[in-house]
Amino acid sequence: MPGGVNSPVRAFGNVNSTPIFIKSASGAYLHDVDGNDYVDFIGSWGPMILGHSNPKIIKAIKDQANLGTSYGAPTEAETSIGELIRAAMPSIEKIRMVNSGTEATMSCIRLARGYTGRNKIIKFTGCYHGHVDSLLIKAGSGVSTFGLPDSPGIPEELARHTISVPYNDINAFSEVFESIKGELAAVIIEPIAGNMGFIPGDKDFLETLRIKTHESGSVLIFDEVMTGFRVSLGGAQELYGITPDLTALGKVIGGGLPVGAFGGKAEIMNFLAPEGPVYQAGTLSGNPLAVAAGKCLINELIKINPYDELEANASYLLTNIKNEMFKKEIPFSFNQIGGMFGFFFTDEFPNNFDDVSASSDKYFESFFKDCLNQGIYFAPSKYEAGFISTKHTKKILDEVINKVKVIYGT
Ligand code: KE4
Repeated sequence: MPGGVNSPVRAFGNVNSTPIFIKSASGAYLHDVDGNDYVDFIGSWGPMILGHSNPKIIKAIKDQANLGTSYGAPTEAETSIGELIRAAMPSIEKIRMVNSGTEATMSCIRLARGYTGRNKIIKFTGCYHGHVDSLLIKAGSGVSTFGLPDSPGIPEELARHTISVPYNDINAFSEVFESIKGELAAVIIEPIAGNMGFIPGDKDFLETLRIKTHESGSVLIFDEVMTGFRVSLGGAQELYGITPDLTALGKVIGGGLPVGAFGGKAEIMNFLAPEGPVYQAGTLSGNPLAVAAGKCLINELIKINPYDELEANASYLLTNIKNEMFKKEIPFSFNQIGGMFGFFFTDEFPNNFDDVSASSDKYFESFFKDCLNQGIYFAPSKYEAGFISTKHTKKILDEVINKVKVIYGT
C-alpha cells in the first residue's frame, strides 16, 4: 500500500514519523499491536463521539448482520434515518444516502451544476471536502500536509471552474463572486473548518455567502461531514442559524461504518435521478448495516445531547494544557465547539489557512511525539481537528494533563 496506509494523513508525514498500527479500541482508548494504550483524541476523525466499541452500536450492528448486511433494495431503516436527520436539520427536506463524505460533496457539486446549468464553484482555501476532482484545489487536511494544494491528475479544463478564496475573508469572496456570479453554480464551505486545524467561520462571513448565493440563484452547500451531529445535534447550521441549500454529511451519521449523505431543498433534490436528470448511484448506499449503526448513534445523541459537556471537557483539557505552555513561554492558542477542538502553537488564534501555516511546526511536532510516547494520541498534523467523546472522563483528562506536565517539566 502506498505509504503503508489507506489514507495519507495516517502516514504521520506531517510529523516526520511512522504510524503506529492499531489492534483494537474501547471507550476513549486505542490499543496498538505492541500492547500500548493511547487516549484517543481522533476518534476515527469524528465518528466516535460516544467512544470506541459502544455496546449499543455494536449490538445494533450484530442484530442487523444476522438479518443480512446488504440487500441492494430499499429498506424502512433508510427512511427512518432520513427522518432522524431531517428532524435535526430541517434544511434537509430530501436526502440521499451514500458511502463517504467524498461521495456526498461530489454529488452536491454535480447536483448544483445540473440544477443551475452553470459550472463555476467557489470554495475556500484550507477547506477539504474529500478527494473530489473539482474540490482538490487548495484543499486542507492531508493535501495541505503534503503541500499538494493542486493535486496532479485533475484536468486543467475542470480545475479552472473552481476558484479557491481565503476563508473568513468577505472582501476576497465578494470580489470573486461579483466577477463570476452569472456562471456560479455553487459555493461550498465547511462552516466550521476542521481541515486546517479548527477554525470557526465568522458569522457575518457565512451570512454574506448566504445572501450572495441567494441573490445570484447559486447553491450554498454546507459541508458538515465533520460538524454534523458533532458540534451540535443540528450541526453548524443550527449554531449559526443559517440555512444552506444543500448539506453534505458523513462520519457521525455512520456510527463508525462507511456512510455519507447529502440533502437539502426538495426543489434541488428533485433534480436527482430517478426523479430528475442528474445521475448519482451507489451499490451500498444506505446499506442496512451502516444505517443500523448510524441510526443507533443518532438516537443516542438525541437522548443524551452531550454537546455542552463535551465542549466543557474540551475546554478544561485545553485550558490546562495552555497553562503549562504559558509556564514555558510556548505560544499556544485553542478553541472548541461541542465535541470538536483545535490548538495551534501561535499566540493569536488563527483565522485562515495562512495563519495556520504560519503556526509553529517545530513545537507541534515535538508536542505530538512527546504525547504519543506518553500514550496520548492527538492528530498527526496541525491541519487536523481534535475530537473528544463522552468516554473522555475528567479522570482521563486529568491523567492527560498530568502527563503534559511531565513532558514539559512544569
Ligand atoms: P471521506 O470521503 O473521507 O469520508 O470524507 C471526506 C470529507 C469531506 N468533508 C469534510 C469536511 C471532511 O473532513 C472529510 C474527511 N475528513 C478527513 C479528516 N480531515 C478524513 C481523514 C482522512 O482523510 O483519512
